[in-house]
Amino acid sequence: MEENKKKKVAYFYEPEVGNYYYGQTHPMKPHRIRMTHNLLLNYGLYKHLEIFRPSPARDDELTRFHSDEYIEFLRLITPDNQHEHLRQLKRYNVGEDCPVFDGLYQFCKCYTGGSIGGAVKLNKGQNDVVINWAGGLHHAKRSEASGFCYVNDIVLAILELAKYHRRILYIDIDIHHGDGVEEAFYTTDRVMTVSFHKFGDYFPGTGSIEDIGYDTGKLYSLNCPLKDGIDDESYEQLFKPIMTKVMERYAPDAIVFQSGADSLSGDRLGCFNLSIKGHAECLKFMTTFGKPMLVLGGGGYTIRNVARCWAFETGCLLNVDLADDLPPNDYIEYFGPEYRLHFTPSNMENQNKKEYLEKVRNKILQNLEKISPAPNVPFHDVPSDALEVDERPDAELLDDDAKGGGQLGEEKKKLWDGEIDESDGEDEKPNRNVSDAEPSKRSSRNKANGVGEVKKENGAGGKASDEATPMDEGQD
Ligand code: V1D
Ligand code: CA
Repeated sequence: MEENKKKKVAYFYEPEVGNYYYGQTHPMKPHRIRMTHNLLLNYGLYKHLEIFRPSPARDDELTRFHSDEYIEFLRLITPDNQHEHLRQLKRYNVGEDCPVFDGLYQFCKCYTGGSIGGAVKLNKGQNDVVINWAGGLHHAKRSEASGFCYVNDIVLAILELAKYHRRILYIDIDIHHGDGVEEAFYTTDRVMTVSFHKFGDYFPGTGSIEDIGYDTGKLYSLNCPLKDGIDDESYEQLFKPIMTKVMERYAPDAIVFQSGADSLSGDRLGCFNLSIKGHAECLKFMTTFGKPMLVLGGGGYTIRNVARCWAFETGCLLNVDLADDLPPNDYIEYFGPEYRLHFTPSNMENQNKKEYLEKVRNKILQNLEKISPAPNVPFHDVPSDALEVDERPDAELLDDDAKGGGQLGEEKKKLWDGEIDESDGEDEKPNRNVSDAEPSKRSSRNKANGVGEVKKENGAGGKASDEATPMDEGQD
């Protein structure tokens, strides 16, 4: 793909997604996806996007990574029956961080459907860039929910991309370590994972600079541990040289970008100090390499800033400038008193001093020097495609203002009425620097949780045993 040619950008959005509700005191608000959608529509970006409604991911798609038992549990558990399944709730880490809520399984299928559907579009060469702001739930493990994530749509989308792409680069700028994705691909060179995150006494506790992958995957996991208060300039000084070297040495055929917005200044759970422009600069930089790209959401808990950031980043991907004055939109009251797209980061201290940044950068660049340029992967039969997405752009996804009338999802069951509740009030506080995270918890680095194990499980279970992925072939 030529760099300066206009990119064909697809955007996945499910109108029901904003109705799923983790609970009053829970910081994860799917409503932020609806706010983002409404803002970008009112900026007129629908004129430049191909908009699709995702087909829900199927059960057999979810079990390409997750265990059958875990998916069965997610399918059956409800707020009403959860008290009869206390042992399983504990076993699958479903509880405070990952609560059972109405429509949980549909929610998982909906955000995952967008990510897998996006991968299929990239595989078919139908789009250069695909966006799914509802995706990016990077903490989910094979048989365990974690950090607000139940199904790992990223792993599933990468597995889909791996049918047609030899090397896939995963980049994660969420403030939290992308542990679930790293763990899934820790022992393979078919996927390189790169996570930038706060490290030290912070959820999930993994992501040390020393963690670089294992076996065939050694040097193909990359971790950039950061301290509180990192600003745009410091972040760019790490991100650009590291990613330039990654592109030189690894030469990926496709990129998956997790654009978690909790790395923005003032995030309710975060402690970084990035502006929207600083955050978006990372995404813009990766587009300059002209590779097929899947762009996903992730964390982000000051929801007015999440909507601002992802609307702006949608504009960046389309090469459309957005005015700083916000257009009228359904959620305008969230954006006062300034009613502007951009905000100024705080004056918090940047604990990432020059020497620290240099040390981290040099260590990572040295590791990248050690990898043999562009590992060759044997490519045999291409497995069958995942779900067929609806090929037609979906006019239903344009809201009142964009299509002139009719309320989205009006007749469907509403799980939440869209009112701002008390805990949402937290989101209205200006750029405060708060972390609710408890002391770090290290997850075990278990090779058996990776992709190789999925193949064995499928084989043993008598299901999909003939569906070896190119990932498996590369390792044999
Ligand atoms: F503050 C809360 C209120 C209610 C429920 C949970 C929280 C909360 C805040 N921070 N939970 C956390 C983090 N959990 C812990 C647990 C305590 N320990 C036993 C573990 O510190 C989880 C933070 C998850 C961040 C998710 C994410 O932003 O990375 C994300 N990315 O994609 C989707 C989500
Ligand atoms: Ca990260």
